[in-house]
Amino acid sequence: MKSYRNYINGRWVEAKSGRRTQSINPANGEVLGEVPLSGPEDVEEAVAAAREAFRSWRLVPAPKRGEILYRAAEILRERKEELARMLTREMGKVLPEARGDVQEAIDITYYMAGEGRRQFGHTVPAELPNKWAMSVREPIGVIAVITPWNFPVAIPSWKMMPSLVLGNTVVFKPASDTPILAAMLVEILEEAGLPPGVVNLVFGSGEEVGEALLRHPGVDMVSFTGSVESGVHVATMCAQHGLKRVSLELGGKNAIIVLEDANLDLALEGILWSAFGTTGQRCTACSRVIVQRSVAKKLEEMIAERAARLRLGDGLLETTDVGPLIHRRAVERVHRYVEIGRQEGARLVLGGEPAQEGELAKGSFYRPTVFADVRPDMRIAREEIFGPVLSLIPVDTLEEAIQVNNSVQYGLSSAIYTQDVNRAFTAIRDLATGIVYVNAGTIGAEIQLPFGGYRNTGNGHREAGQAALDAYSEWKSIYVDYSGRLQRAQIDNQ
Ligand code: UN1
Repeated sequence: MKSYRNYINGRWVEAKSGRRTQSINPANGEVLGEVPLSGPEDVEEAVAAAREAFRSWRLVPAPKRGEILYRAAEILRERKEELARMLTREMGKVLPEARGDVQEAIDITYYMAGEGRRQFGHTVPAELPNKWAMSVREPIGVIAVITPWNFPVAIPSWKMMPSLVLGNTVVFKPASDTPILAAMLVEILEEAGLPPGVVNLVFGSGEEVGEALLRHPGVDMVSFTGSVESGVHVATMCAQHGLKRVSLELGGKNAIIVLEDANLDLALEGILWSAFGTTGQRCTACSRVIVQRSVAKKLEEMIAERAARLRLGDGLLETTDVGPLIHRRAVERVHRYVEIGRQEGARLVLGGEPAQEGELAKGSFYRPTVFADVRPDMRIAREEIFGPVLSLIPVDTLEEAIQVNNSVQYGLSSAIYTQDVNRAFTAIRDLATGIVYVNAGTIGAEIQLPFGGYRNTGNGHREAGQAALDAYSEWKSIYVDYSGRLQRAQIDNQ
């Protein structure tokens, strides 16, 4: 069994305590490797290394930083299949989706490599004669990157690649459930030529490693993806410990609206893909279908018929449509929500139980589950379940559909199926989510546009695209007065 180590200041090292834990395949319980269980003393070293490296990394010309990322993108591309296979084994998603996860990392890495020669600022006219006005981006410093297990390559890349090209250094604390992918990603950055200390990797729990990062005065910013509950804690700690910068990417309760004029066959494909792809474990997963009453019964039957035929299994098998949940605790959590849905009076159409027949008993499988006659005020219609559970909510009008969509605390992604351009544009304007799809499901955002959401889905920052540069840099506005005399802005130009 392979044993992985922390990566601090350019060296692969054990946790100081010598403690270790295992990474487990959620499809069958196979032990994939061993990783350190680090503590605050390891964080101390990693932050010190990142601080020291920041002194020189910020001065490396940005195009050079971009070239290292470009090499990393090339290596990611060469190792895509190897990464994807390990990703399926460690996280559970089916192989084509694991390839997509790696591809998303490749995309963002190439994109941010290009930022080495862009990072545009503004040059603007000054209001006084013989005066120059411009703005440039500067790095923030040491960034703690704390990531979830559901996109173990893509999400760390979304956070690290813009950080690095802007001249920041990183301490990376990956999810405890997907450590091996984190190690592989950092190995690639090392091979691409990243100098020691620029990225440091510390394995361990949120309670020990995450907490130490939130409190550490040497960390300037925390970038976190996870639950709203944890996000509130991260923001609170960051405020209390040096008013750190903080970027939060939290949950979703994403809906697909299906209007009566929609192409129902097309909507069906989008719904199945968005609700049961990645076993519902995406922030962007569709967990609500808001459907006009006149087509509700028909759509329900279509969904039930197709969802019942989805094949559960090991994501490495070509015959598998839906992989396992991340662990047994997730199965229990999903099942608790199903019980809540039943008690609330929703009608269970399909699933509603763990899947344990044959080989499935070795893993953490849950049947694709569909509830109908769901009311917008029910907990299953409001809370993030993060599993293969879909709620069908009937409504009368587009206005009501939009109101129901916008009524939850989350605002990440939404979708509408209609063939009426007027209704589509009304929805584009009024759906209060960071991402809106027309005639497509709620998942599958591309990296060249901002990714993030309204309300409690985040704290106003965005990942990916140009917007990511804003999260990981400070603006510096520069005025150069070459008039040779005192010129007073707002006063001497009247
Ligand atoms: C996530 O679930 O946190 O849009 C990220 C999508 C993917 C990213 C999902 N590109 O579904």
